[in-house]
Amino acid sequence: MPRRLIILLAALLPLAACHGPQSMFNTAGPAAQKLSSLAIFILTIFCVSAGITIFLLLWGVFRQRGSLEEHAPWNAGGGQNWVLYGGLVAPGLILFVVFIFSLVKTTDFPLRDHGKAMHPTILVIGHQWWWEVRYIGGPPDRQFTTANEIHIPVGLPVDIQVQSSDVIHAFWVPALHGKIQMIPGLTNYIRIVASRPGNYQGECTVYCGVQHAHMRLLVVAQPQTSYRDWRRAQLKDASLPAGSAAQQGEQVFMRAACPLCHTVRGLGDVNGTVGPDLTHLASRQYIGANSFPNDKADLESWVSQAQTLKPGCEMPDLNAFSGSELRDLTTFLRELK
Ligand code: HEC
Ligand SMILES: [Cu+2]
Repeated sequence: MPRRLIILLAALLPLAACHGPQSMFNTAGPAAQKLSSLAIFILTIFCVSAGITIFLLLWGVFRQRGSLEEHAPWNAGGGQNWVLYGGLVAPGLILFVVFIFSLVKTTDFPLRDHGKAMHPTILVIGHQWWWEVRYIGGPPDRQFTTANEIHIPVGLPVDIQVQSSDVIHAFWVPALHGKIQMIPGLTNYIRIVASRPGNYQGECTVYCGVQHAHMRLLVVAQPQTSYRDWRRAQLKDASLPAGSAAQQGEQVFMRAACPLCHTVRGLGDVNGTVGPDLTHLASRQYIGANSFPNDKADLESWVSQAQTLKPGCEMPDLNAFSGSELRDLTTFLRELK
């Protein structure tokens, strides 16, 4: 292949990233749709003006006659007009248009009144390096806490409030909305709507410490009936372990330091808040803030050596388990549906 072609193809390679699961051009809701059209608009304007500028530059270079010493004075033959229109008026106009367009596209879409339709209010709290998720709409007995996986009903607006418990994080699910900062001591608000069902990945987008890259998030947009079923299941306490392995596992869980940091609703005295709520752990798709699949093998390595999977995270290595203790513990955790 000729070298130039290879270089050209290599330069186009980053474009391949434009269609991954976390692409802002792969939108699933009105807010993200607006941002994506804004980005395309600005990109187009940029390419056109860069093209014109480069063309004029090359034109000037090749058109130049005679030696540099005999260069005409800068304002000969209408030179000052180029400066005035090309250097001031044109960029000013372009920036003004971009400014107006950005205002239109980034102001929140009107907070329409959706009548009596129940729409969820969710408080998301950033921790190093996971997400606490509290469903805070409605009376206290209709509220619950979960982690790392946010379920929302399709077609209904969802109010999200974000806070941080330690450092600055940022909440971004590119398919659904723009970035929003999570700042200690401050609550920020965003309203999102998912227009079609799906799993949408998100990410903390402000560097927040060693495990920043493993601070990932999943939004599951579901049809309203399955959302209601999910919600009903989450409101329940954990199901008590059935079978002797799971019961043994519960003993291991209580004996080890787990209850100091984790909550399992319905299990006596298990209400730590240092780590994610585990009441319905088994209903989630991933562990470690959406970094590892929630399967038997990963769960076993996580609970005994979290520091190998996610070095520096706030969950200590608890590798003092015997083989059968570890298996029982995992069985117990996998029954927390
Ligand atoms: C010192 C506090 C602490 C102790 C003790 C602790 N954990 Fe954790 N645990 C955490 C933190 C913090 C996280 C979140 C880590 C992350 O993703 O960055 C976590 C995450 C987890 C997760 C993944 C949850 C998710 O949704 O991602 C599981 C499962 C878990 N812990 C189980 C256990 C078990 C079982 C024990 C006892 C054997 C235990 N933990 C002991 C703090 C603790
Ligand atoms: Cu973060």
